[in-house]
Amino acid sequence: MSTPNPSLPPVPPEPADKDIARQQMWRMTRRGFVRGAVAASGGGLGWWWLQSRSTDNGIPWPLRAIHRLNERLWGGAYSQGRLAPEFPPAMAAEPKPNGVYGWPDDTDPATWTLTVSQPEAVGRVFRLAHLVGHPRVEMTTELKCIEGWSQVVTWGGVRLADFLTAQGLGQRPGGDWYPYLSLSTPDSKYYVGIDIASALHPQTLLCDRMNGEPLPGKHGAPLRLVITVKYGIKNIKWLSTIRFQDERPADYWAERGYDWYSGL
Ligand SMILES: Nc1nc2c(c(=O)[nH]1)N[C@H]1C(S)=C(S)[C@@H](COP(=O)(O)O)O[C@H]1N2
Ligand SMILES: [Mo]
Repeated sequence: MSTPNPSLPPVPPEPADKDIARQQMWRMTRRGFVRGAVAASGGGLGWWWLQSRSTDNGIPWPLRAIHRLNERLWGGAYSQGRLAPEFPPAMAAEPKPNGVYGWPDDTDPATWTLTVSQPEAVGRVFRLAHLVGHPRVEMTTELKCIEGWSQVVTWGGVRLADFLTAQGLGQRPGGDWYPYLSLSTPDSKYYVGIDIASALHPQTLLCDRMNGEPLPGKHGAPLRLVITVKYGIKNIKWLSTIRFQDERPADYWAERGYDWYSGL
């Protein structure tokens, strides 16, 4: 399981319990349903009808179908063009440390590595020092947890797009980008899948600073992803591998019933 630092108070994990996960999924799916604008057919009778449908993964199939439609509508192109709102830095505070899956014992910045791989190429190993020299970005944005809380945070780091472009990573020889990235912690206990449009978004950072200080351990030091077009679950802490691929990657919370895109 996770490896919490014993000197810190225990952090309640996201619902590992299947029932809670299912309840949350229900809530999310219902919201997706409304977004899908098919709610007009609702009312009590409509809801009864939905509840009585056969289920796919615990979700009645009509909702599942709308969920899929939402994923198609909002999953890709939508994420690239729009900037998340920025806030005055004075509003920033420490977010609730949430989720310790994949917290490694050794997070020494001097020895930390980020390995980036893609098909038909040898993986490349970077040290944090390789982030130096890329333009630094500081932004004050809202971290939104899918559990319902959010917090304005000032993040500092390097744009993932800048890093990848400068290093010549993520593109095929012809120049087009691989459609997906799989990101994980050193032990692969936490892993997320990201679509390329979201990865290249200007507010998607390889982040090493929080609220003007080095990123604290419980928040993912020495390196995490900050991705404003996604819910907190995609903002992977203790980031150590990035793999480009053609297939949609496995995703820790998607496997537990959340929307794979979890877009905002
Ligand atoms: N490696 C890892 N990254 C993770 C998690 C986790 O459990 N393990 N939890 C996620 C969730 S659900 C949220 S809301 C954010 C919370 O970030 P914070 O702990 O810095 O507030 O981290 C995300 N990144
Ligand atoms: Mo979260």
